[in-house]
Amino acid sequence: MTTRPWSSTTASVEPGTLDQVTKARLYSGMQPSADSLQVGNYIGALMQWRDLQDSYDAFFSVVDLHALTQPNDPAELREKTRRTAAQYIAAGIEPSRSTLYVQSHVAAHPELAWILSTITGFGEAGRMTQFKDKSQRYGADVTSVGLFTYPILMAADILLYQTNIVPVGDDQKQHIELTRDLAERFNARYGETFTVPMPVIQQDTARIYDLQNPTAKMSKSAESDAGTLWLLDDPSVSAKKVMRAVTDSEGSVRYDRENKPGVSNLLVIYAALTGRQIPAIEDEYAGRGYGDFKKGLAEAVVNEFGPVRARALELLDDPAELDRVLAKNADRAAEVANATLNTVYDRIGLLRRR
Ligand code: ATP
Ligand code: LTN
Repeated sequence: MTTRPWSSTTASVEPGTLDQVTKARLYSGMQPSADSLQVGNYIGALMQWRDLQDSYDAFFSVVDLHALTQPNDPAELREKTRRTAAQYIAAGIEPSRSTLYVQSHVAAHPELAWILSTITGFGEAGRMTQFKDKSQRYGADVTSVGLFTYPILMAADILLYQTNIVPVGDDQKQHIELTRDLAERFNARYGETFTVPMPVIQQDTARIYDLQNPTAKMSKSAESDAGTLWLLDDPSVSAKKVMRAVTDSEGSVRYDRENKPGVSNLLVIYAALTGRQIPAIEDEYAGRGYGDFKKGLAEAVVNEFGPVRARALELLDDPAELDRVLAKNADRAAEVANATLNTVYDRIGLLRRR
């Protein structure tokens, strides 16, 4: 049976169900690994972040230290970091309501990562599928120790903020499991220190696929960009990519992930961008060809991303102001993170400098 993926979330936590007077904490982040984010990042992450930011005390980081696990040109990395932050804001993350900052601006992240690495098993880290995939693809000599310890830095990101929920795409589920295990292990050894976080994975949009290769995840670092829709592309370029998306020879607009991966992926994107249900879109295009359907989707893509792109470019026109916003938010993040790190240092027995 094909599962109807728009029906449920694996975990959802209403703020009211958590026994807290203040808002529950939410944490998420993305790597600045390209000049533009892609539609999978937008649908699988940013849209959820935007919807959740009012109900939670939300922290969103641009994880530049994680991006160092891939080769980078230094000037380009700086630029990509700003561009990623600008796209968060353009997509509706408000730096006055959420704490939006750059990971390397808060030194507590690599500091806690070191501590956590000392309670992580070598085998345990070696079982992370993302590491296994990447190291197999690139070979042991090119694979860095940083890529191996990547999930431990991610655990530090989350645990520093006493996070309750972590909204991510399903590819990150295993990393959140490791984070939970490390939090529980530390708490058991040294006393209650960390909140144990829950992943929140939106099932219907957990995975957006490449338009040219609809069984592979759309990603910022795909080999060819023909199947990737970029947030900052000129809308006419995105429209063309939609028109050229791979479909099938059946000619009917129908969700069937196994037999019609291309059309199913386009339906998921269409539904997410318009807030409509897939069956309603299927009905609208019943008896019409893929051309009409793709035109409708191209229009939805242009309508959604046109304003986001314009806003991001406007923000990037004033990098000094953007840097000021990021600095202010980093101060707030550091306050929370340093409080956790101090407790950790005390619990674990480090002699504190007086
Ligand atoms: P890279 O190719 O550099 O790994 P990526 O595009 O796969 O980048 P990440 O920076 O690893 O994206 O992920 C940022 C967020 O976007 C994560 O929450 C991730 O799960 C989500 N995400 C990334 N790609 C997709 C996708 N194709 N569908 C749904 N969610 C996605
Ligand atoms: N590994 C994640 C990015 C990431 C993250 C985090 C996500 C780093 N730290 C903390 C959520 C919470 C990725 O590649 N998508």
